[in-house]
Amino acid sequence: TTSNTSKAKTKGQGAATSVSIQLDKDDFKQAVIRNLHRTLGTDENKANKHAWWKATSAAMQELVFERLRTTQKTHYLNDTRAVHYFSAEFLMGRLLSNNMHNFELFDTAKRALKELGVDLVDMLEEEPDMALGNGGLGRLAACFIDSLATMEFPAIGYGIHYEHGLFRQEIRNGAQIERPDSWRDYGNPWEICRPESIQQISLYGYVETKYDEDGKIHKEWHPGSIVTGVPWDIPIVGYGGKTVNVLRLWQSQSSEYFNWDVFNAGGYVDAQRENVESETISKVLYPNDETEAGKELRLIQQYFFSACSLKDIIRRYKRVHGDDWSRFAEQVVIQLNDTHPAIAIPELMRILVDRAELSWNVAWEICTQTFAYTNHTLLPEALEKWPVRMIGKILPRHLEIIYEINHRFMAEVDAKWPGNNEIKAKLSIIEESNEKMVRMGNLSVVGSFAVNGVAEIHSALVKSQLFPEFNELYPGKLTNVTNGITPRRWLKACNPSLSALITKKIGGDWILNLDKLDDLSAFASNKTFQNQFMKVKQQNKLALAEEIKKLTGIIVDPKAIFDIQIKRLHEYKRQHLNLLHILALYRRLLQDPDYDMHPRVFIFGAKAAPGYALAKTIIYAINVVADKINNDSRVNEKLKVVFLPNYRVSLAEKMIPAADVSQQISTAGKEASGTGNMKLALNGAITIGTLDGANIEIAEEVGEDNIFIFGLTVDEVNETLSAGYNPYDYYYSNEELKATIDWLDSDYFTPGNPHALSSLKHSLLEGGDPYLVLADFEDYCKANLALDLAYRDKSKWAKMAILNTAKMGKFTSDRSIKDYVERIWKLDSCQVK
Ligand code: B1H
Ligand code: IMP
Repeated sequence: TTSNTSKAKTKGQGAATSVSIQLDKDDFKQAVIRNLHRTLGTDENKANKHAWWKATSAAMQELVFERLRTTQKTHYLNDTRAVHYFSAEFLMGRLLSNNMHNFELFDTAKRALKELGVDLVDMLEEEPDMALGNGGLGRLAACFIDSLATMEFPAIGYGIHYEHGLFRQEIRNGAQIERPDSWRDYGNPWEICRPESIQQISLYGYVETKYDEDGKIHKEWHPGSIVTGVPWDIPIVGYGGKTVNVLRLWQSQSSEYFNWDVFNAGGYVDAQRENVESETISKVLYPNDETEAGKELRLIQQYFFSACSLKDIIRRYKRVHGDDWSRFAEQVVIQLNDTHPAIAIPELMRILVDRAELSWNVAWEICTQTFAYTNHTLLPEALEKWPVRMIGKILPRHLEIIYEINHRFMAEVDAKWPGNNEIKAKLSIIEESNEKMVRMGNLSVVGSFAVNGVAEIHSALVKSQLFPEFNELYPGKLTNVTNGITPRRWLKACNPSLSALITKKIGGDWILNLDKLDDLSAFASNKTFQNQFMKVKQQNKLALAEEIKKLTGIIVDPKAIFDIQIKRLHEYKRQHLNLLHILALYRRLLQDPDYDMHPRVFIFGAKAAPGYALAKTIIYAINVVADKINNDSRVNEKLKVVFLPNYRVSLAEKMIPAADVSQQISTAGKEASGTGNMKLALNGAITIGTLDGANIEIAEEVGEDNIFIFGLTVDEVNETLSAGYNPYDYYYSNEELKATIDWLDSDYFTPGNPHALSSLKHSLLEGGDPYLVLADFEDYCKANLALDLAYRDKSKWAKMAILNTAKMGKFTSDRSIKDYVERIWKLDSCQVK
């Protein structure tokens, strides 16, 4: 086939940062048509939108492949140190528009397609989201690999090629229904299968202890089954199109190999029946955000991708360094995205000790110089623990190694705190409970050279609450790297009008140097700029209003305040606090039709984990309340509530540019960082939020005049709880609060079914209100009132919105990656010519 590169030209003008392979409009047209003909086997007259999307993607992929090849060659020839980002989740979203933007070809493509009679923006809707993640943790991984490629760092993302990503959410009669996500049903143009790099990994079986002539012990793992890992590569295009790294995702396949030792050892049929079938390993993403599934299949998923990835890394290392392991930790750094890949630590020990036959101490030195671990949560239900029995069954040799790691670690603890069994019990990798458990967090801290939290407050709590003794034992190991987001996707691509306005005002440097946005501060009080800025916001709100109408039939007034809460549904994120305030407004409007408030539309997007009953009840409550309010002509000029189904990356990209208000209202101490808060503020939304996670750092950047902070602080939360928090105190002393909670438990919102929402009331009262919704209600109402008043002063609000955008420089993922690179990974960038 003809290659685009034969038509490569040097771009005369434009970004000096850009790669020299570029296409003009006519080249692009030809490339699309060529692919329509030769890749898709159709033609212009026949092609539907989907075919155009595929042909355009294929045309882009020609450019991507060329840079991928050059990048890989350059990294190979330079034999550079690289970071390997291990993550069970990569929430990529759509890739076509992102790749166009990063190659700076979006406008060219748009004009080319227009001449072919195709509307690019409309066509982009054909692409299914690549939703191989739950929420923040998975999207963070996606932003990080964008920044790594943009800043030209040698990096590989490693994860799982789930056949089904996060479920598709439908709302029926107000309730969430889960439908399977099938992102690859009609083929995915971005992935390349690499059968030449297949790996095999072992599961189950038993360990044989052998002695050689010198009496030296050898351990041999006789596996019960072997699984094949097939790698699929997704090219990751950095901004400017110079470096194209890869995201390598493993698909499981059954293996022809079978170890008959197990059969001969007896018990094969019984043991085998319980074993997980190979193909199921990469079938589906566990949809539990921040709750551990505790399932055998989940542990196997974790081991499967960690072991395949390690083998891949070692194969690449050996190609250059052979059996000389002394340089391994110089060349390889592995970042563990939470504890999900922590089983990689004993796996590397197994390879070094059992296979490479290094001494334990040498192996441990390599291991602990290779791994670094990011903690993303303090919530006890999310801290992974695996039953010793389960690890022993699936990974018998790894269990022995974990015990050996722990044995040596306990000696270290004893040296530091002689005879202190309490500290030993607390720090032990093995929890000596009824059912013995392996604590993956402790294993990760012991096995890594650096441990970080994801926002200042979170890291401080990791040091003081979660791992205080580890912090004493290993001074300096625990640190902070505040999260960030890629401004390419979360401003440039999703908000083209605002991007154009900013570039016109201060130039385009902000895309690679987000601190430049601060130049906008000088215009925050400038009436003309305020008008331009708010006109863009208004257009974006109009577009979202259209989308809302299309998706739900609800008509909203674009002049109303667009108040947005988008995130996974979780009690700690307190969507129900937002709902109680909405009910309070509704009630005020019913009691006083002239109640003075600016019209406001509350917009939600949230998926609940399928097994999380209360979260599903909250979704149901939002929907039935919305239905009532939206159809109540007494109030719906001033108040509307919208729940947009199937919240996902591509929907976020439509909602965020249209937000006036960003709801970030978690119980202080519970949201490790949050990243949606950064995306919304970057697009000029004003935050109403608690002093939690990265909200604190956002408040520091924008200043207290440009954010609405309310509620208990972390210290006050702890004091309130230890003083014996009683939600009834608030319930009985606040008439409005009591009335709204009781309202939920009537049949007003659920006619004929008076107790449909009882569990919600129950959790807030008898249930003890673990997330202090009632304690924060009153202050939340006050902050909302202040916000409402502020909005009515158009100039004041515009200034606040501009300053929010202007002050977000810190929150680019480029800065996060710089922090990791300089303080943890010690990487050099590698320019790809
Ligand atoms: C975050 C998770 C998480 N923290 C377990 N922890 C999961 C834990 O499938 N599981 O078992 C899935 C996800 N996710 C989030 O990480 C934090 O809550 C956010 O505050 C943070 O911004 C994000 C990225 O650091
Ligand atoms: P992988 O190592 O299996 O991911 O396959 C791609 C790798 O091939 C790159 O990471 C490079 O290290 C390597 N590679 C690229 N160009 C060359 C070459 O010219 N000779 C040998 N290896 C190369």
